[in-house]
Amino acid sequence: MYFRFLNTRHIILFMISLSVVYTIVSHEIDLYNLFSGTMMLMNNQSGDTKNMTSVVVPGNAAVSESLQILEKSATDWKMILFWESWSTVLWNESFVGATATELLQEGCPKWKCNVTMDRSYAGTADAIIFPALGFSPSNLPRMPRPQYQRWVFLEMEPPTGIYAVEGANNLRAHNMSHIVNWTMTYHSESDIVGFYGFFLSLGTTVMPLRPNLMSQHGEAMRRYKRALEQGDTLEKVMGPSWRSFVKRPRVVAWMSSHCPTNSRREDYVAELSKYITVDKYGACGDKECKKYSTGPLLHSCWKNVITGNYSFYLSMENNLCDEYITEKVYNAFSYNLVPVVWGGSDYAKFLPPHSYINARHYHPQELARLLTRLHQDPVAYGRYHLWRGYFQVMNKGNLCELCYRLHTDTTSSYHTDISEWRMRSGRCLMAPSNMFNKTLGMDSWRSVIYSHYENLTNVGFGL
Ligand SMILES: *[C@@H]1O[C@H](CO)[C@@H](O)[C@H](O)[C@H]1NC(C)=O
Ligand SMILES: *[C@@H]1O[C@H](CO)[C@@H](O)[C@H](O)[C@H]1NC(C)=O
Ligand SMILES: *[C@@H]1O[C@H](CO)[C@@H](O)[C@H](O)[C@H]1NC(C)=O
Ligand SMILES: *[C@@H]1O[C@H](CO)[C@@H](O)[C@H](O)[C@H]1NC(C)=O
Ligand SMILES: *[C@@H]1O[C@H](CO)[C@@H](O)[C@H](O)[C@H]1NC(C)=O
Ligand SMILES: *[C@@H]1O[C@H](CO)[C@@H](O)[C@H](O)[C@H]1NC(C)=O
Ligand SMILES: *[C@@H]1O[C@H](CO)[C@@H](O)[C@H](O)[C@H]1NC(C)=O
Ligand SMILES: *[C@@H]1O[C@H](CO)[C@@H](O)[C@H](O)[C@H]1NC(C)=O
Ligand SMILES: CC(=O)N[C@H]1CO[C@H](CO)[C@@H](O)[C@@H]1O
Repeated sequence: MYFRFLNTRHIILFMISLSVVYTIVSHEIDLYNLFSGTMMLMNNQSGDTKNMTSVVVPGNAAVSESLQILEKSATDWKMILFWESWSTVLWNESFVGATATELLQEGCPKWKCNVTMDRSYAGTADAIIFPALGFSPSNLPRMPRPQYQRWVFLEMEPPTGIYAVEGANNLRAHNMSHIVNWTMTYHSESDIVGFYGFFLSLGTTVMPLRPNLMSQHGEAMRRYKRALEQGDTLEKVMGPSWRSFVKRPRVVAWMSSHCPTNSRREDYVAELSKYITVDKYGACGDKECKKYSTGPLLHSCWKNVITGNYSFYLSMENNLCDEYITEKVYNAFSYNLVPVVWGGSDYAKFLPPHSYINARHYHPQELARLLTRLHQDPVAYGRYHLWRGYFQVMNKGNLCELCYRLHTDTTSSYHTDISEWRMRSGRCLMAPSNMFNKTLGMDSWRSVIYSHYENLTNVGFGL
């Protein structure tokens, strides 16, 4: 059942030891459970695994090697050490839901993980997570690195982000890529995906390892799509409360503190503002959200000023990179708005259909018309909230996949240059400066933005 999460490295292991691994995978038994009865287990947390090498499955090098890596103690718990906060945010505020209790409640198949920031665990932890920016030779654990311990490179910024570029230069200057075992970024080509938000299927108890992918929500998606196709209204799904839910005095809000960006969202918003009133909060606008600030205060702005007042929110990323979808989108969902997205991702992979509007499909003038029309039509606007009957949005990351793989996965990835890999898989685009230059024609912006990401023939233009 978890077969779909396996990557090519698993497949290689699969081919090497077909029968054993097939049993493990198909019966969802991990190596630990399978062999713990016959192994000499060590309670010594120092991580000395020498004794493990004596456990050999005849003729199966891959499995006996993986046993050494997996085993260190008789406990079934894995320790995850966050070496430091990433950016200015503590791990527990970014990956809320990291604790075993929360993993269990959300339906994570492996939930026995402890998470700590206490560096005295450096010599014994199963994984140490290094936020990219502070990852340097002088800032590594002094303790000897146990054989089984995974060093995880964490970066949630896109490769073209200011801090990511600094981190990448540092990584390259110190030639540190090869000491990393797993990468953890928002991109699905990472070993572990660290997303900003995700959806839970209502009415199910098991959470997929990568719940941010809509393909992992088969059953709820089927039911939701049927409702969409049948033309169900929000009233039918949610009852009479929908009337007050969709009644908003204003059309669209935007909140931003970084103004000139690689995505040139500011150009899009400036052009959009010619055709519709955009209430701009924060440093890039003229509106003040009195309690606006970073951190938890940001939420008080959403709670007190944005939610209930607006139909739409401009969830525009500062970089146009593949799969880069941030809290800007999940904030809008969780505060009951419909996000208007601008980014480099194929959003259909990550968000329910008909839950958002992709600004890349519309000239600002067309978008203004669309938003105005929907704002004035509660039934049509309400259908953008229909997903709420089938999914619950989670405005946070989670460590389910990491915990699961610490229990079950014996592989380690190897990058000669993580920075180069990130840049390549990130598929970022610098938005051009002349997107809305009228002398180039009304449609010039389309080809520039689109061609890098989407198959033009698959995109519906206009209203
Ligand atoms: C654990 O292993 C370390 C290093 O091999 C050793 O120094 C220590 O004495 C061991 N502790 C116990 C309780 O066996
Ligand atoms: C996160 O941890 C820090 C220190 O460990 C603590 O001060 C803070 O209140 C925690 N935040 C949350 C949301 O639990
Ligand atoms: C991990 O968490 C479990 C459950 O809370 C606890 O019993 C165990 O002692 C913890 N392990 C460590 C090393 O803190
Ligand atoms: C992690 O990577 C290091 C450096 O390449 C390697 O020596 C170690 O065996 C790897 N650890 C695991 C658990 O795969
Ligand atoms: C980087 O480190 C790797 C592994 O130790 C080594 O093979 C490679 O030559 C180094 N590259 C540079 C440019 O120093
Ligand atoms: C709308 O915003 C105003 C402040 O501009 C606030 O006083 C009011 O409570 C908000 N309305 C809702 C429904 O949130
Ligand atoms: C618009 O494009 C034309 C033709 O390339 C150029 O001459 C002009 O300077 C551009 N205008 C702006 C504001 O960039
Ligand atoms: C674009 O879409 C068309 C029609 O669906 C398909 O035939 C073509 O292979 C696609 N091209 C790319 C590059 O994906
Ligand atoms: C090779 C090695 O370290 N062997 C040790 C395995 O564990 C037993 C019992 O703890 C020791 O006596 C061996 O020396």
